[in-house]
Amino acid sequence: MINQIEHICVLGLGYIGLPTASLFATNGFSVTGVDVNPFVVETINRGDIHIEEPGLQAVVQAAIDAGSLRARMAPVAADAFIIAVPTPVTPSKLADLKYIRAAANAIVPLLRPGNLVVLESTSPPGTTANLLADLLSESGLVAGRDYHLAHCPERVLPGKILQELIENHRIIGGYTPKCAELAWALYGSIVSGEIHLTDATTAELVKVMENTYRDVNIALANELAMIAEHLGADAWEVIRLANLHPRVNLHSPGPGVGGHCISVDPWFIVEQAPEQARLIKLARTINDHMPHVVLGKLKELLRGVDQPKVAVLGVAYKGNVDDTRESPALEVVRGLKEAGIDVCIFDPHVRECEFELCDVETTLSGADVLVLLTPHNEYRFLDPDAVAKLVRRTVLVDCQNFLSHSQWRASNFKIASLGDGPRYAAVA
Ligand code: SAJ
Repeated sequence: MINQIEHICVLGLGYIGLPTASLFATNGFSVTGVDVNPFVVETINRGDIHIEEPGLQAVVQAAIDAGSLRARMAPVAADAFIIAVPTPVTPSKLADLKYIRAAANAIVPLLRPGNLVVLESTSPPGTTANLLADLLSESGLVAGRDYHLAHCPERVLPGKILQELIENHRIIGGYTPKCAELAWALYGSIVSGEIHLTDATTAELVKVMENTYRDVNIALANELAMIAEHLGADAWEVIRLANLHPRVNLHSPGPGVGGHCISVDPWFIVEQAPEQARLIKLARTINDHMPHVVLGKLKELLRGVDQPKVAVLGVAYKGNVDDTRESPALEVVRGLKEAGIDVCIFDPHVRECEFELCDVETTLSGADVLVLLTPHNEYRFLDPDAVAKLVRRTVLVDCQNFLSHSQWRASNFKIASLGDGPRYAAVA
């Protein structure tokens, strides 16, 4: 088998595919990036980017200027293929692998002996060794014998993608040990973190368990918020004080878990092991319920208010990103609209979403409740005195415990957050 890799074809130019393609292209490889969206292809070929990610524009621009990265709509023959396509869940919470199937089918006529195929997309354990190997066998070539096949899950945090792609530990799961070694040789050229080799199915389970670990811990924090409200304690104080213990790391409550990773990946385990994954399923249910907890609070605060208006701060799934996929904030907005409540959204990062976005002044004007759903840094620069002059009622629901509550209280705001039960007995 030929093992020399010079030309890489990356399928999928999203949050993971584009940074990966441009890093390889600026590290001595010739890279063809493939995306089915013509807007994405045109934008990248101009040296521009279609997503928000610190530092990415400069790397893409450098790769395009050097001629080492080209985007196109269909794959070409290459020494290595990297699949970085989305793996969403269906409404019934089953893995939707149609993009992996499409990518594999597109590779089949191009696959040559000695090629390396790497699946980066987060997938249900077993996808590489079963589904992908099976689809690629249509080429007449056999995985591990004629070509190399591996799973190399991405593990990077949106907002810090480039740094984490280079510095994080990387797990590579081979169809055979030899497949893992070849993938190691390739990724070693862009990764400075340690690379750990294992089998493909274990690597898939590592990836989904990492996100499941976080999901379960966030569910615990959300449950703590409900418990604190019920018992009249302050969840945030509990978290701060409990985390002083050297072996405790309570996570933070919030309006729910968004993004295409943590709110999706645990379902891949539930689907594969429904009898065993009981805690994982319950955690998903608790986190998915959080937007309804927020809605309940807002409706309570608006009870009796004539023609209520809610000013929403943030619809991205987390702070300082433009991504609204699976955002719990959208679920809150949907619920408010369904209840006939007037909603205005101000989000300085999101360019478009299913709802109309407004400027800050339009959003705040005449609002009865201000609800902070996403902790974007810009909101810390809001002047509570100026906001108080625009709104109809000075009520703030800070779902992320993000703003300086003493400062907002000084401007006459009544403040609610998740997990802040009334404390201290009233002394007559
Ligand atoms: N969240 C909470 N409470 C917390 C922490 C987060 O409610 O204490 C919420 C956030 O508001 C957000 C969601 O969870 O809605 C997810 O945000 P995140 O920053 O925890 O994670 P992601 O989805 O942006 O990125 C995760 C990362 N996984 C882990 O930290 C284990 C990243 O390393 C993965 O590469 C990424 O998923 C992925 O692509 O799988």
